[in-house]
Amino acid sequence: MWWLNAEQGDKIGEVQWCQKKCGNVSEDGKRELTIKEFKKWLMKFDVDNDGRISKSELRQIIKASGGWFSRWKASNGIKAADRDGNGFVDGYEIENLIHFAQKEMGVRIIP
Ligand SMILES: [Ca+2]
Ligand SMILES: [Ca+2]
Repeated sequence: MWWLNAEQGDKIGEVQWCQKKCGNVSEDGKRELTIKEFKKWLMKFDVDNDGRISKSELRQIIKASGGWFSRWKASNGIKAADRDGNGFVDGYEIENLIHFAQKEMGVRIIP
């Protein structure tokens, strides 16, 4: 599981929870987060700060997530999202990652 909700009744909001736990991997639970949270989380992996996700950055995302993208290969993820074929997931293409995550991973992204 790539994403964990705070436990029922837990007062910790998803964002805070994520900041504490993201990258710390696995558990059960429903995967639900907002687009904003998803993007924010993704952008933590934008190590060169160019505002786009390269293949190697996506690889780090997969790694840090502890396998929530385990069905993804970094190259497949890029391929699915990189519509203009420049080898990066940039700008609006991040939306494609969201769609891909929802479709392939059963993730629920809420507005
Ligand atoms: Ca980058
Ligand atoms: Ca692109």
